[in-house]
Amino acid sequence: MTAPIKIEKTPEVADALAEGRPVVALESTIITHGMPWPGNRDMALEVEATIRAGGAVPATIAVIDGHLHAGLDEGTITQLAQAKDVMKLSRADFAYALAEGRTGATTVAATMMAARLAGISVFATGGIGGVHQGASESFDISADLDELGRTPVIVVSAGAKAILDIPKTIEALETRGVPVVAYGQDAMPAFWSRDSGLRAPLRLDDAAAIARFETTRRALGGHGGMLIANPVPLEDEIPASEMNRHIAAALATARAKGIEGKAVTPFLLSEILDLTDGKSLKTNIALVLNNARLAARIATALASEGA
Ligand code: PSU
Ligand code: MN
Repeated sequence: MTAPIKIEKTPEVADALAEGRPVVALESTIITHGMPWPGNRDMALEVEATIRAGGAVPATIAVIDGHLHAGLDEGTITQLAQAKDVMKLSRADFAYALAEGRTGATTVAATMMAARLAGISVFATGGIGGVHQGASESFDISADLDELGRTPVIVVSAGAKAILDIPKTIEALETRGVPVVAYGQDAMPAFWSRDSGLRAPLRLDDAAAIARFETTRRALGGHGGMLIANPVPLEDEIPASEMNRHIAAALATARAKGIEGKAVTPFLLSEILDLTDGKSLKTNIALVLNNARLAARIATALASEGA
């Protein structure tokens, strides 16, 4: 007999789940590995406030000293945002951190696993991991993609980061049966930019339609996750033409320094932050807040269908 994993919920998360009110899960790798202190703490708290303002309850997911948390208080978020040696947890090492009493931040993959365990069906983040450029040599394909294929959680993102190979990422999602839905436009967004130059496979224009699509997918059976690609607001975007230069430079530096594995995404994000004089961080925060607003609306629409 194995005991189920105990989830430490904040009272507001526990109450909302018990009463069937809307809850939105949030990842913590974006805090520990995606942005520098203290902007990362401010972002995490502002995202939570945005979800509350949208009528839902935020549940930031992390492993603290081997305990799985759904919902963190302000003190814990502040500690996590400054902590060194926090593991970056994906499917492969999530259980390791729990078993070994470690502290770890959850990526998209691990946050989806935790959300499903907690009974949360909507999750807001910045961008998912995907097929890296040069993956035919490095084999670097994020576990986020397999998780989307198997775990029934709606992930609200600003698309895939343009540091990835976006066409191959879309192909890999299609193979895994993951619907990729652009919100309010035909184009697939590219994180810092509204238009990747590719057409998204699907498009929906409001939260109610997304909720309807989700309940239909459930009724059909065998559904995994769904990816919502929500374009960054116009006033915050950095056009793809400008970003592509910085991305090429960051990728070249990563190659020259031999950066590999889990370190690749955090390294590229921090290089791009320097190359854009901090502009990329402002855009990153704006798009996460924008995703939080949409996720709260989707969670509300699903809750009103009793789903
Ligand atoms: N998007 C961001 N910042 C991040 C990440 C995504 O804007 O820090 C994180 C997410 O947690 C995502 C992870 O799951 O990067 C992907 O890492 P990898 O490519 O190593 O799978
Ligand atoms: Mn990887």
